[in-house]
Amino acid sequence: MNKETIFALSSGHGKSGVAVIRISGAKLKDTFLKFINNKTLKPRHAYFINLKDSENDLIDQVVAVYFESPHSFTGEDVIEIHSHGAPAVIEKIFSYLKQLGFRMATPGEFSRKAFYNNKMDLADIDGLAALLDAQTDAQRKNALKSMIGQDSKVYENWRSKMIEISAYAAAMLDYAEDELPANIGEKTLNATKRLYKEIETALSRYAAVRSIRSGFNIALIGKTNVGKSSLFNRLVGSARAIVSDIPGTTRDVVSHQLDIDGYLVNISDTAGIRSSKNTVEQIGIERTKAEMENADLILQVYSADKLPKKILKSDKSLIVINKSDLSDDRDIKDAFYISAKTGKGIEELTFAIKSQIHKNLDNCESYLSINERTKSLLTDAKNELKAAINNFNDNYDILSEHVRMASDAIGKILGTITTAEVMDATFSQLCLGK
Ligand SMILES: Nc1nc2c(ncn2[C@@H]2O[C@H](COP(=O)(O)OP(=O)(O)OP(=O)(O)O)[C@@H](O)[C@H]2O)c(=O)[nH]1
Ligand SMILES: [Mg+2]
Repeated sequence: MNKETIFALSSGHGKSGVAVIRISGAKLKDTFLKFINNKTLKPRHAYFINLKDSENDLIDQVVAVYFESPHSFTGEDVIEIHSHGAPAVIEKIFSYLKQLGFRMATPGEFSRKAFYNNKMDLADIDGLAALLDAQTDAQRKNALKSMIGQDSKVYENWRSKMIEISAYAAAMLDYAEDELPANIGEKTLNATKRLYKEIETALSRYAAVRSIRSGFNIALIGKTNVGKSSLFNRLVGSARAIVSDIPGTTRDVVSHQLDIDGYLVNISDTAGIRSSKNTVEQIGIERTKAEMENADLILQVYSADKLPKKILKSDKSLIVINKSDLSDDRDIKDAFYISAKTGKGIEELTFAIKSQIHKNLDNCESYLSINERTKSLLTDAKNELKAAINNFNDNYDILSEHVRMASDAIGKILGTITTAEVMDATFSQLCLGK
């Protein structure tokens, strides 16, 4: 880790009342003493300062705080300058800091320092990145839990149990069978099975956690002209999608994000499905199929005046019969009879959609905040444990080796065991100043 002093704007870009500029380096005491004209330096104390450049010209009146190593975000000495948020002020402070021999940080560099100085592990940093992206309350809760180290505790606990099992199994090789305590093989195997089950459960919750993070995906699917776009506009509350009586109006996927009761929801209108020779429409239909795959909830939309003989429903779909103003039939059980034109039945449908979201996502923010990276490593760990269990047959050597590899996979989640690619992927999620 290089010892250069770095700085960056840690608050958002653009005009604002206050901007926070963060500086981190091995030794910043002298710099801060210069800022405060050699008054007594108290760490974590807010100083009101007339910040002057090397020509003694006033740059801005700021508030600055000194955090002494190791009690800072990065673990190094840190200075936070709270200046006025004007771009000209920030620019001026930056050029002054450059004159002092400091350099602009690269994205995620503060967190990288925090990692190297053992202030955060990679799971915490994943949490920080997710928190900075949080748009909804559920995202905030799930990310915060991970950032403050609660997920790391779970991983650490798994890892230490694995190391224990592996070491124990390896040690047993040194003893003759009749020297070992009774049932020792069974106990070791059971402990491995319990870990396998726990990781399997965590992985089975991935879809829910992904929905909290990237949004609960709802897709409107159906034949052309049934009124999908009309319903979409009703649900999102504005005329986002083009509506016309020409079949095949919607060609591309039209998406809109909503915050429903603290959950991020992506709702998509799609091209109507029919056999078409038109290349553009065909591509649209392919995209519709991809949306169906991706959806957590499908609204299967039909037109009341042209109902098919048979309706097949999947367990992730709701049946919606639109244009019910054109027909009095209400024969299909469990279907929502609506009219996108008059607004009839929309309230009941919205209520059912909300119930579905709550059914899928309530309390899921407390689950392990698994992302693509951690999912793949958890899957590796699960597979190693499975191999340990399946190939056991009183062979402690094999058990020890597979469980040790599982513990390595968990170690990679935390960054205890790490490769350059993992590190780069983790820190590149973060933007400047973090
Ligand atoms: N009577 C009646 N007409 C409707 C209703 N909903 C939509 N329509 C009409 O049906 C036609 C098709 O509506 P769209 O919303 O464009 O249908 P779509 O399913 O998106 O069609 P494609 O994009 O071509 O697949 C339009 O002329 C709408 O005005 C409804 O509830 N009742
Ligand atoms: Mg349409």
